[in-house]
This record gives sequence, C-alpha cells and structure tokens, in this order.
Amino acid sequence: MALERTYVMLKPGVLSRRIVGEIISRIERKGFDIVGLKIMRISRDLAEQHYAEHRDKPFFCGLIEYITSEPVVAMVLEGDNSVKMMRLLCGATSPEEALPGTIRGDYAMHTNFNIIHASDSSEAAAREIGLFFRPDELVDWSNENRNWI
Ligand code: 3AN
Repeated sequence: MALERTYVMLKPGVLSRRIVGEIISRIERKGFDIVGLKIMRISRDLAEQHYAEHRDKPFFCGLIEYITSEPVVAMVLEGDNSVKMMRLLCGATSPEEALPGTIRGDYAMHTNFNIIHASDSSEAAAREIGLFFRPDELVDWSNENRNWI
C-alpha cells in the first residue's frame, strides 16, 4: 500500500461541543500519523475556494456561512491509503446513511452539520493541503509504531 497524506478538518461546532479530543483520539487510534495540526478561522475567500465544486448547489451559501462561523481544527494525516481509510472512518456525507461506529454516524444528525471533512481523492488532498497549510507547517517524523499498525 502507498503511504499518502490527506486533509481533514473538524468543522464548526466541534470545538464548542468539546469533542475535539475524542475525535482526534479515534483518528490516532486507527493508526494515522498527524503531520500538521492547527486551529484556525476560515475566511470567506478560503471557504469559497475549498468548496468551489459546490458553487452552484442550493446549499452553497449555507455551507459557507457554517464553515466560517466558528474556528475549525485543520489537520494533515499520513498513512497507508489514507484518503480512502479516512473517508471510511468519517462515514457517509448524510448522517442518516452514516453507519454507527463512523465519526458522522456517532456524532452528527444533519448533513449540513456533518462535523468532519476529509479529502475525497489524492488530487483533492494535494489541493486542500496546499490551501490550508504552508509547507513549513508540516512535520515529518518517524513513527516507531508503524510496523504494528
Ligand atoms: P463530503 O464532505 O462527504 O465529501 P460533499 O463534498 O458532497 O461531501 O459535500 C461537502 C459538504 O457540503 C458536506 N460535508 C456538507 O457539509 C455539505 N453538504 C453536502 N450535501 C449537502 C446537502 N444536501 N445539504 C446541506 N449540506 C450539504
């Protein structure tokens, strides 16, 4: 399997609900390495770039209002096949379809507040990592546990 990076973001509401630690624990427990991590407010401009593919969707304005409404926790994760594995951990976009045991299945009730974003392809991951992190904010480190995961 190929080692790859993915972009993950805990959306507004997660900080206020005091569940940042719980969700990051699930991500760490699965085996991902955190190579970038920060709390930030997203500007309208950055939000519109990030969600550009949804510009014509009826929920776009609400999505931009929501994602800029409170700070988010932005992360870059590294691991084998991490884009696909992280999407599995998140669960389906609609919490009505997200299975229990997934993050959305366990923590979200509505699609417009589905609490976590994870890149949906390697191309999207590269683009999103570049949007949210400068290269010097990402830290390479040697994970001694990798052989056990
Ligand atoms: P995902 O986040 O699972 O990749 P996308 O890319 O289809 O899903 O949608 C991006 C974000 O737009 C979702 N995470 C959700 O916040 C919002 N969204 C998607 N579909 C809807 C919808 N039907 N109604 C409201 N918000 C939506």
